Amino acid sequence: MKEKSRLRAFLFAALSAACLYLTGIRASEDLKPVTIGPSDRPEDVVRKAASVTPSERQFTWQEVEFAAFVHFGMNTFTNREWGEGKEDPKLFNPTDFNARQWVAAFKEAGMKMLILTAKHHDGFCLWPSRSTEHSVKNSPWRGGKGDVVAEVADACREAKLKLGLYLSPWDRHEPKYGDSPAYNEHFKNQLGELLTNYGDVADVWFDGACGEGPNGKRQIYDWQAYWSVIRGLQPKATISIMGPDARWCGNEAGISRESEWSVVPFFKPIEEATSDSLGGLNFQQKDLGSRPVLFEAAKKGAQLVWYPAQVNTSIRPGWFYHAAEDGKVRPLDRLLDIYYGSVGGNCMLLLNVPPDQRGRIHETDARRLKEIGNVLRATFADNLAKAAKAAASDTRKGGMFGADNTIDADKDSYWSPDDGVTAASIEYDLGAPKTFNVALLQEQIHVGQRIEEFFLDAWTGSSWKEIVRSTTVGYKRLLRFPEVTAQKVRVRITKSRACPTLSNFGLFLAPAIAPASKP
Ligand code: FUL
Repeated sequence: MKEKSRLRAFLFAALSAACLYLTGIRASEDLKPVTIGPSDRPEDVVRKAASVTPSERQFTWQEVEFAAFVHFGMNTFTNREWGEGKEDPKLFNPTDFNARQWVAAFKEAGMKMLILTAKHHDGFCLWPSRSTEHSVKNSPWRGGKGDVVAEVADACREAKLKLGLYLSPWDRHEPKYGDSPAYNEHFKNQLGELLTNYGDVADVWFDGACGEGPNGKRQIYDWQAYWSVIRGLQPKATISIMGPDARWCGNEAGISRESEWSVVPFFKPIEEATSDSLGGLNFQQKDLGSRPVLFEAAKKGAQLVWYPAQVNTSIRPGWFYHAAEDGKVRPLDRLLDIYYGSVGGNCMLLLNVPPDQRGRIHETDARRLKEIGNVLRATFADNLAKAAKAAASDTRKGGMFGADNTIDADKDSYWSPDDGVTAASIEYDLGAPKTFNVALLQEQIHVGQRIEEFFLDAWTGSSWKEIVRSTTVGYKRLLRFPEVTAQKVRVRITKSRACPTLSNFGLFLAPAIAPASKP
């Protein structure tokens, strides 16, 4: 019966994918690029940049904020980072596999999605793929009847954690790799299996890595076709990194930009993506979206797209588990720095936590995740500005965009001044002096990313004193500073690409964390 319904689901999905091909729906269709060119005046470029908005899919992705990356597979058992693809499937044999334990540990940290390496570069599949013998089905684990993807998907579903899947395009095992059309078919079949048999998949993560070198195999990936399969089978899933919905922040160290723009210029249509170029963008460039960058882009001609950043980094030095790194789990203060820089810097944080040879999250890592969750819960439990009196210097006419909207805990409502007003402020009277050391701001990104510079000031009793200056806000900006006690605070927006919006403002008191020595 189960087999029958799976077959039905597969046929249905195959049909919808075929329909997509026939009707020519492109994966990038809803990205709504806005063209800029040499005839645009600077103010036109700025106005156009402010008009670019996320797709629903991207908005939902951004709300995840904090996700777990799970590197688990053959490398876990060979103690390597990159397998060669020649490993014996019999080596894969977790002794106490428990996906529920992973999910519980991630939930403790406050993560909302789990992205599993269903296949890493060595080609070993964590599910019993029909397309290869190099999988769990030829391992001793669960007598060859096991399916890691299924167990993880079930655990995620039970705990209401979103599931994402990493499927490495680079495959060092598969003999078809390098015979481009044949491997592309193989890869699409693998995607089809993963996106049909395991329920809802929220994200597909494509790695751009390939270590073949100049004399290695040359495979031309058909990105468009891969993306179409995903859109056909899981229309709500975002496609990250080598995909149109979310980009790599440019490093694997957890470092984020001071100003992270979600609107960036593409110099080539995304439809022409190759492994070496996605939109002609250099992801490692220090500045991807400030005015000078956009003006330069306009000179050459470019398309502005909504393409938000993800920070992916590991809790340990390696992506896979190595017992020798048990003492090198990143300390809490460093992980919080990464959290504030990424989640608090308009990025999603994808923190890798690799299960060990038992198939469990190691005790040290689980403890660290709990510590992160405890600190974040303690910090954000009480918004000290929630009952404030909010008064804006400017408010859009019509009564719907008042400053109260920034503290009403409704993520859809927002404050905005009139069109054309690009500098404005909101004063918050907290009713009594309050002590805080964290501020939170969120723009209403449904209408675009606009704020370029703002200040947070505190009233000393006789004058305003600047607490902190910052640049972009976007989906979320978190600021940390030494404790301030004040009854009145002010958000002073001094530069914006169009009339600014704020959907959420908060002041919090984070508990003190003992600094640890950084590994
Ligand atoms: C890289 C890969 O080569 C690493 O093994 C890891 O999967 C990381 C997330 O991406 O490109």
